[in-house]
Amino acid sequence: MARLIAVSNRVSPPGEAGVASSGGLAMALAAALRESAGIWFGWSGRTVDAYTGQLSIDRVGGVTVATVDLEEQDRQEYYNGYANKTLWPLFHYRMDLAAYERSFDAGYVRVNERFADALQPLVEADDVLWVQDYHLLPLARELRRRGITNKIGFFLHIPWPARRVFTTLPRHADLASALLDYDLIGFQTADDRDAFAGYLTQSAQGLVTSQGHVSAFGKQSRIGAFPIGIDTTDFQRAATSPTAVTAFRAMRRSMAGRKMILGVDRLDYSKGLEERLLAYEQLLSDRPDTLEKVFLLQIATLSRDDVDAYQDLRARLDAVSGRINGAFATVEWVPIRYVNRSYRRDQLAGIYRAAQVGLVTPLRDGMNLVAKEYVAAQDPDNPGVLVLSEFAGAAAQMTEALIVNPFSREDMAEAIRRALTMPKSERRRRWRSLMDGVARDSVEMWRDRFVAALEAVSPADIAIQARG
Ligand code: GDG
Repeated sequence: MARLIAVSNRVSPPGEAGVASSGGLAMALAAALRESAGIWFGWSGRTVDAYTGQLSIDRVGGVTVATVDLEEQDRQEYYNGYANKTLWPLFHYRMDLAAYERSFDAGYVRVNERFADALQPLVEADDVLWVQDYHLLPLARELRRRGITNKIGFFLHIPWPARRVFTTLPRHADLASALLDYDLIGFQTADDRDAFAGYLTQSAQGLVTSQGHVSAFGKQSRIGAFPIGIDTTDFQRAATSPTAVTAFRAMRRSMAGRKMILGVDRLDYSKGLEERLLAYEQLLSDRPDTLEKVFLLQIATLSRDDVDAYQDLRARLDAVSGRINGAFATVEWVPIRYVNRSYRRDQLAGIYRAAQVGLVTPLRDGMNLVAKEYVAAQDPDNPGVLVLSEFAGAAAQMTEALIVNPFSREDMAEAIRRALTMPKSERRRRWRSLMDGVARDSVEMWRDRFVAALEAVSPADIAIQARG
């Protein structure tokens, strides 16, 4: 295997990823790099007064980590701006929240140019580059402009939106065209891949073959679906570790015989948190027999707290959870435990295991690793039930979950009730099937499939097949 260079917005050294409140991307990359003697390149997360392009190189957990500092203006225009105020909402179908400002666009291009400048001297002839996520859609174009001819792959962790949504983005063709400078463009699901293909054929006069060869904007590339997984063995180990067992016991004690419904999410409008609280309220109103017998633990770790939409959401969630608790709580029971702090990964695994219901109901989600972690953490003899949104990428694989429409309170309330009362035999049967999938489609499998597909790409091949 050629040396791998992984590139992502932030670099989260593998040694620390296990206990940090890191997102799915950091966890997945940490696992992917553990077995490769590669380099992980990205932003240090720090800002300096004036950009220097100076690389900091460290060695962490067997991986060479190379980072570069940015300027405050970069953080505002590239990270908070184009990445998180334009692309993130748009790609999650929230056109109402997407801000289109030219300064964001310019900052985004500038940082991708800076990344390419800083990365170029690290690249050796046979290296294979693997770029992660929506912050870096145009990075390959910038690298190509600097003469890099290595194989470069891209993986999008979030959904690719429907054509009519994507085309609301000013200069959408420029962004899509830049993507075709990658040799392989990976998506979480077949739906996402097909949405991108649909854009190329219907809006860009492109050609797409059934083998995933694409040609548009005078370039050729390949597309594919590579659903991401978790480090299943490691997570199962975490779920039975001494820390997890302690967390599990403490949780069960505090449950006092009640059943726990659990949500674990970054506090983000794509995760459907408000809709989830309202569905739970509906359950309490419709089913008085659940009062004092169940509770919802919602862990909502703060994220992107300096973006307005996130502050607004936080205020709404504070209000809704407070209102529901005020309306239903008794002196001995609180229906919602709403928590903004984050937990260690092994503690989290113990909490997952203590929950009878795992509630994963995003309005849109590239994959959703919490769904997979919840399954991996269960006791095989007495597993909990996963309630999963049909709009999470994970739903395409995890068909034995109770699949719900998160836009329907009734639908969700009904699924929660069904999960709470599901017989053990059915729970075990569903869990077994889910667990087999989570074990099989692990993060190692994801990495190996992607890297093998990238290494197999032959430019001549692409040119011939895309024409035919
Ligand atoms: C993006 C895509 C895609 C959460 N709270 C704590 C904590 N977490 C961890 C979870 C899980 C991760 O964060 C969240 O991963 P998700 O996949 O659910 O979501 P995003 O962060 O939005 O990730 C997503 C993913 O990339 C990978 O491709 O699945 O669709 O949006 O691992 O466990 N971890 C710890 N403490 C917490 O309190 N330690």
